[in-house]
Amino acid sequence: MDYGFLKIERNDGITVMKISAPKSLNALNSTILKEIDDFVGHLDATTRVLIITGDGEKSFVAGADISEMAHLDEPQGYEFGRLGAQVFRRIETLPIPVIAAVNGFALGGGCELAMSCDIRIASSKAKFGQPEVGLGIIPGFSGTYRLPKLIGQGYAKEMIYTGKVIRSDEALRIGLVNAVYEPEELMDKAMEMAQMMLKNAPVAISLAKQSINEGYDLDAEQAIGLENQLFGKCFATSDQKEGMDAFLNKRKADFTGK
Ligand code: CO8
Repeated sequence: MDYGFLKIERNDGITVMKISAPKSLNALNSTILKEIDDFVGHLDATTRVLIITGDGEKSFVAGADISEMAHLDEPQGYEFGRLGAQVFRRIETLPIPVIAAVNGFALGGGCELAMSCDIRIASSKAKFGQPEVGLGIIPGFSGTYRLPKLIGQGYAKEMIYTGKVIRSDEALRIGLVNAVYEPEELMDKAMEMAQMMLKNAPVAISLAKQSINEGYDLDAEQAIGLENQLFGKCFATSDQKEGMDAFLNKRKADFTGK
């Protein structure tokens, strides 16, 4: 598939997917959502960390495309929401780490996209919000599910009911992002974090992600049981043998992802 709205850069195991729709501040229409779905659905093993960002200096993603949504009826609204939710779930469940480098506006569907990533880092100029109720809709790309999980119900409800837009320092304070950097540093910092991940065993990272993601929605007994099973699985990998042998022999591990 040719991507009209995605710019892809590949760099030694790290892939950067830049959403690029400059006329609408990278707002997500159904074509862009389908492109993202196709792209993340066809990532091959050469991508070990995915970084998602927005093209340009102003916006990560300024939401779902309001001009496309304006004329939808109920079944079409349902379908549009389902499409976005499905794409973001695909991102959330990728077997590799996904970092959102939030370079500007992350509003509505943009904030929801960032929340489907494992980790969010932001530029000092970024702005976050779920302004949907001001448009007569609710967050529809899983924001009502993920925002309370990330920052707690109280503040999530405040953000969603008021539609207020917060700056990145506030996003940092409430735990919506892990770190804030100057705009010109943001991509270097994202790459630096990705490089640190590349040094570790890929299957172990993938199993850790599965344990965190799936365990979060289970009760304690089930979550601990799941971790136990996945921990056991690590011992079926050659990377576990390699990692421990390297430690014991005081050398650097050479992981193969097997
Ligand atoms: N959709 C469509 N076009 C947009 C969007 C958007 N979300 N955001 C910006 N644009 C367009 C503007 O219309 C404008 O186009 P034009 O130049 O043709 O007039 C262009 O981008 C530049 O925008 P502005 O001139 O408004 O730029 P400003 O710097 O003045 O303002 C803002 C920037 C604050 C980001 C402003 O554009 C804004 O408020 N945008 C809308 C933000 C918003 O409300 N986002 C949430 C959308 S709803 C959503 O995401 C729901 C997700 C779940 C959907 C479930 C479906 C069922």
